[in-house]
This record gives sequence, structure tokens and C-alpha cells, in this order.
Amino acid sequence: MSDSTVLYETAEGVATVTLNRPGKLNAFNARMHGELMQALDRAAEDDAVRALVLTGAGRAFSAGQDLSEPSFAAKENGEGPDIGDSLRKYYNPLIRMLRRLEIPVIAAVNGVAAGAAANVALACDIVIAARGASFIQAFAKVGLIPDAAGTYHLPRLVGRARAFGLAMLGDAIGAQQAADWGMIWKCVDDDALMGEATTIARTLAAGPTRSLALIKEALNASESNSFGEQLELERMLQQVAGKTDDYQEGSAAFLEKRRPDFKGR
Ligand code: LHQ
Repeated sequence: MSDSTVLYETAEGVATVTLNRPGKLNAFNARMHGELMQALDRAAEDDAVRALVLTGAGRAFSAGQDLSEPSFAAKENGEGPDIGDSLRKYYNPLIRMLRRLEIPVIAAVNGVAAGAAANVALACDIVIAARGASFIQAFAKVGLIPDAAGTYHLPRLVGRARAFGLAMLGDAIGAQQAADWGMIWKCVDDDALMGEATTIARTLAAGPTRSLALIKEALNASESNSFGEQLELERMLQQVAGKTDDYQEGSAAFLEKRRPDFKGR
């Protein structure tokens, strides 16, 4: 077994990135942050990688920040740690990277996703979760606020009422409920999770990946754009999509009543 805190493998155009500190429920420490960013950079730079799956080893997706890291203990003078510094160095770049990656990112949530890790999952493009998995906005339980873009994504995903309940009460919400609330794409049986995630990822990897990247750009931008700005962005991005080889192929295949053979160009 590798001693890396993040495992990386590729097959059929899909990179699978696995958080790998199972003894600590894959809690994030500085090393895991570094290795995760390296894995995401590697996927971004490899033209053969056209979709990415993020999951966890063992029984958890991740328990969020490793609270046993010395840098998160109160200092001897009683002053609290500078957690904002950790967000600036690690979590904010990670969330930006997940949203910026020009390939679909699928979170396969295999078990509990707590604290910052719940919000790392929710920052992915498509989230599927095993029936036994749960999402916990654990922050208020330890006197913090949701970070890793939780206060941005949660109300947009589930609405204000549920966002307040989740963030303030910090209760665990099961995968089925998360799906029923529209917080995630799908809940599947535990033993079907990786098969389902891989099928989705391979389908997307064989798809018109330039247009998928443009869809991602448009949907992300819609969260802060005005109606008029969004219409204008759609015009610009559709112009780009219309000039791809994959559009030529997709429209020709439709007219010829055959399956398209997309190349991601
Ligand atoms: C852990 C952790 C953990 C260390 C389980 N750390 N050891 C904060 C600071 C800085 C920057 C940015 O952002 C943040 C935001 C955050 O992420 S704050 C929120 C951090 N996460 C949590 O508060 C969740 C804490 N964990 C739990 O509530 C439970 O462990 C869950 C619900 C995840 C799982 O419960 P169980 O299945 O009952 O497992 P367990 O509690 O027995 O945990 C197993 C082991 O993992 C245990 O260690 P031990 O040596 O006793 O076996 C835990 O201490 C350890 N562990 N989470 N975040």
C-alpha cells in the first residue's frame, strides 16, 4: 500500500484521485493538501485525462481539517490559531482549482464528509454519494463557520432555510436526503458507488469535453452574473462551442443517425 496521502490513477481518460489517510478518516493536513493539488495539476496538464473522480480510501470521504495538527491548537498565550491563514494557503486555492479545472470533476462520496471536506465535495461538478455516506457541516460544533465555499454553495444548492439549518445545527444529513434536497446529483447503493462514478466519468470523458468545460464555465458564472451578463456570456461561449470539431461531429452524427465520435477538440 502506498504511503502517499493521495492516490492517483488513470484509465480510459479518467483520473481517479483518492484521499488516503484512512486511519484519520482522510482528514486534511498540510501534506495531503500539497499532494492533492499536485494530483489535480497532473490531471489538468495531461491531455489524455478528460474527467476526474475524487473519492476517499476506507470508510470516510474525509473528516475535514485534521484538528489534531499542532497549528490548529490554541497558542500558549491563549490566542487562537490563524485559521484564515490555512484557508488562504490551502482550502481557497483547492476550491478555486476544482471549479477552474476544464474537465468534469465528480465527487464519489463513499462515507462521511465532514467540515471542510463536505464543502470540498459540494464544490465538485457532479456529486454522487453512497447510501451510507453523510454530509456534516460540523463547523459550528467546534465554534467555526462553514468554509471551503460552504456559505457560497450551500444556499445556492438547498436554499436559505436548509442552509441555515445545516450550518447552525451541524447535524449529519444522509446521502438520500442530500439527493432529495438537490444538494447532490444522486445517492446510490454503497457497493454501486465506484461503478456508477466511473460510468459517469467515462461517459463524460468520451463526450465533447470542450463543450463540457464551457458548460462548467457558464454555470459557475451564472451564480454571480446578472441575467443580461449571463445571456451575453452564453452568446460568447456558444460561439466558441460552435467552432469546435466536436460540434461538427455531433451535428453530423445526429443528421446521419449514428453515434458521435467526440475527440474533445
Ligand atoms: C479526526 C478527525 C478530524 C482529526 C475524526 N481531525 N482526527 C478548520 C480548521 C482549519 C482550516 C480550515 O477549515 C476548518 C474547517 C473544518 O474542517 S472544521 C471541522 C473539522 N471536522 C470535524 O469537526 C469532524 C470531526 N469528526 C467527527 O465529528 C467524527 O469523527 C465523524 C462524524 C467524522 C466520524 O465519526 P465516527 O465514525 O464515530 O469516527 P470517530 O469519531 O471515532 O473517528 C475515528 C478517528 O478519526 C478518531 O481517532 P481515534 O484515534 O480515536 O481512533 C478521531 O479522533 C479521528 N478523527 N475526525 N477532523
